[in-house]
Amino acid sequence: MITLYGMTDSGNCYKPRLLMALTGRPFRHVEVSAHDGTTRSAEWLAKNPNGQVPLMELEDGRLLPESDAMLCYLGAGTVFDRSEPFERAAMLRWMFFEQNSHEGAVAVRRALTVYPSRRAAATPERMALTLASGTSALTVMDTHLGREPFFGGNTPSLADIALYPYTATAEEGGFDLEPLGKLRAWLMRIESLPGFRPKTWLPET
Ligand SMILES: N[C@@H](CCC(=O)N[C@@H](CS)C(=O)NCC(=O)O)C(=O)O
Repeated sequence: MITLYGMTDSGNCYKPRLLMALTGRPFRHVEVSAHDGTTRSAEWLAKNPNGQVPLMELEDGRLLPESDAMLCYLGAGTVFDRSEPFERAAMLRWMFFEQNSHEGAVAVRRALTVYPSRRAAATPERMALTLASGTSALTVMDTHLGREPFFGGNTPSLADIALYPYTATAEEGGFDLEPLGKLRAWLMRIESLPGFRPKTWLPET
């Protein structure tokens, strides 16, 4: 069985957990905090030199960091994957967008807001910058949803799983989703998928 090392409150860690819930794949969860120094210990750095969670361990011991890489592995051959070259690239485009334009603003502003250990880094300049760039990313998503119901065509793809967690908690970071009606409707479409589980859900051990 796959083991997922992660922090329950992290959206990055929620992504593979959500995909495994949606596809009915059993896994083991091991809680690892990104706040108590564990991810900077020599033991952890030997597993993931980038010093972060989530980290996935396959049955044969192979290790895979990076949440969106995990989605590619776990989603291969499922209804959330795309095999036609253009459709696959169009899905990956949104996964790159998530890492490049969305997560670094929407997730970071939330972390600066909700985690006491990050408060010192929450300078007015950084909060203003993440608010502007995060609002821009959320608006790009809302505009896209005027053309397509999901981020990989007419049915949910791995890109939707990548984008859902930090969009769903954007308001905790001070983002206003009220004007973004198409985005709010998309969040509800994801939440109504069969097998959907909220971020707080963990598999029984
Ligand atoms: N690009 C990585 C980002 C992972 C990441 O930012 N993890 C955070 C928790 S959400 C972390 O481990 N932070 C601790 C640190 O960077 O020291 C992914 O998508 O998996």
